[in-house]
Amino acid sequence: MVDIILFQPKCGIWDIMGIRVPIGLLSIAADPVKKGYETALIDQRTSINWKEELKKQINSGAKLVCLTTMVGEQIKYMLEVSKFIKSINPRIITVLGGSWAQTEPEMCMQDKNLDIVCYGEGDYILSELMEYINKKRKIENILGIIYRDKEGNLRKNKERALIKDLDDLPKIPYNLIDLKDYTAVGFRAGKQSISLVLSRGCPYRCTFCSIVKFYNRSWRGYSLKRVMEDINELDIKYNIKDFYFNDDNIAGNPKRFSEFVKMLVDKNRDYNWGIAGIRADTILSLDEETLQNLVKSGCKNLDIGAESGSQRILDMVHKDESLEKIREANKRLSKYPLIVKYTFMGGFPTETEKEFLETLRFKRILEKENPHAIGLVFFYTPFPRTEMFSTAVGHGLNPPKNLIEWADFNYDTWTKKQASWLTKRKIKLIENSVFISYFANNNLSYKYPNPLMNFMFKTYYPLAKFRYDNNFYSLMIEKKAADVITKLNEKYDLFNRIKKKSKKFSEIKKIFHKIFWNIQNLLEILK
Ligand code: B12
Ligand code: SF4
Repeated sequence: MVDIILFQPKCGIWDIMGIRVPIGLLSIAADPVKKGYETALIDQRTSINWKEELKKQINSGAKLVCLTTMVGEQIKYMLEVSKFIKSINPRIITVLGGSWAQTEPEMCMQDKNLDIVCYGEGDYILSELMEYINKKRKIENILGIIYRDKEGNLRKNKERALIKDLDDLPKIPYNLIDLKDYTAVGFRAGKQSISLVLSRGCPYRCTFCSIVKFYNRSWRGYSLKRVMEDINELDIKYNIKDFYFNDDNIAGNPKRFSEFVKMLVDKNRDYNWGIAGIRADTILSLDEETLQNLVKSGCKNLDIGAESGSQRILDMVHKDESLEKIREANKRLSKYPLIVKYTFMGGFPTETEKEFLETLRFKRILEKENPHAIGLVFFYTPFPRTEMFSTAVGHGLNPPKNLIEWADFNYDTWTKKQASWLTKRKIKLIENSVFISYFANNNLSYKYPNPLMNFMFKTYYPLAKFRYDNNFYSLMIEKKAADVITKLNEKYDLFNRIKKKSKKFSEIKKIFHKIFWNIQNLLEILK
């Protein structure tokens, strides 16, 4: 009989890229698992029979079901699941956490199927809730939660202080999931990979970023001893050698970062790894030895938030970086075989069309000055509790008002659904740049570990590159096709199913590759 069920709802369109381990839920499971509470994790993204599994576990007498959600589409899945849970057993306690619960905790309680919302770090919450259920603790004494009292009124307990030393946290209980179901990056085809976090938070103050408020501009890292133990466990016990570090700012302490890279070199294992968050100015502060060590230790890619090609915009969003420094860092990195993925945003309030075109120009400059550089473009998306949210509202954003509306607020489609400062022409321009940026650079294939997505990427790449090189954005019927595929995936879970049958699929893939290789050649000739 399990005491605690952890349930990871689908993320939506992001699941197509590859399904990453549910780090948030695994993190909060560590303490109760250590204390001996029986815990099970069900992942809607990997389990086709999730309903039966959930039913079985609930009926076996579980006390607590835990859900997590980010902003957007994932809220929709979370709402469906919380309803399903209560339809099985209306008395079971449901608790929600995650970045959207951290952002709008009171709003989350609009879902009547949720009993408790955790609005901060949740690492010790589940053990405390189990003590409450076992009548050993009062609910009033559990910090960082909102709940309904007996009369149905909302009660918000005081905030929970951030965990001082991350090393106090017990080890992540990977045994709750089958790590073979997950990927993070596709550095080596068919190789298992995993996403990890080695730190939490970031000391910077970008006005569009949710992290600033979540962690009050603090940065905390696990000790390197602990980090190396975790990596060792994943290597030896699970044979995982490809890692993607999902930290907001992995080099919040640059000295620690250099030491970490040196440790990986000394370890001398066949690792491939990448970084989701490092700043350009940090790259400039690292010594040459560290950059060489990155390559020696198997680092394959770095993601850097460049945000905009307009200095006015960079200053406005408090990026605290300059275009020159980003360019300088890029030139420095160009000497090394590291794929550098720069992320940009278009559509900030007050951004002119000329400024967005400067962004596209800057992206091309970076790609020209470093053959391993890629620029990805996204829509700026306004999230509550960020400093820029009120500016967005001041410039005409009509934000969603409730949980159901936020479930429909997605980073790729919000501009079409919500009134804002963006003109139709600008939306179209950004939209095309976003779509093409995802496919026009062959260096990006590591981002598509899912075999079907990887196949589609390689197939479409020649045309996308042709469009990008020639600024040819008319008749984008392939965007419509992508929408249809996304809808089909939502309905039939295509990408996940294909991943599970990937052997047969790779045969078909080979045939298609031949066809499209010829198309690519034809396009080259036409050019
Ligand atoms: C990895 C990641 C993803 C992965 C998720 C993979 C997965 N397995 O879940 C993918 C690529 C899918 C993704 C997609 C998106 N992401 Co994202 N993502 C992250 C990132 C970088 C790391 C998350 C993580 O692993 N954190 C480490 C763990 C330990 O922390 P945690 O998950 O927050 O969990 C803690 C607490 O939240 C809490 N908790 C979590 N769940 C639960 C459940 C219960 C019951 C309890 C009690 C507590 C609890 O306890 C945990 C431990 O303290 C965060 C940044 C960040 N630092 O959180 C952004 C972040 C969460 N993403 C964000 C955004 C905006 C997006 C996107 C919209 C894309 C975008 N960037 O524009 C999409 C949304 C997808 C969707 N709608 O479903 C924003 C969230 C904004 C918001 N207010 O919700 C963040 C905060 C980035 C940012 N800097 O603004 N993301
Ligand atoms: S540097 Fe990155 S993680 Fe830090 S506040 Fe800015 S956007 Fe957020």
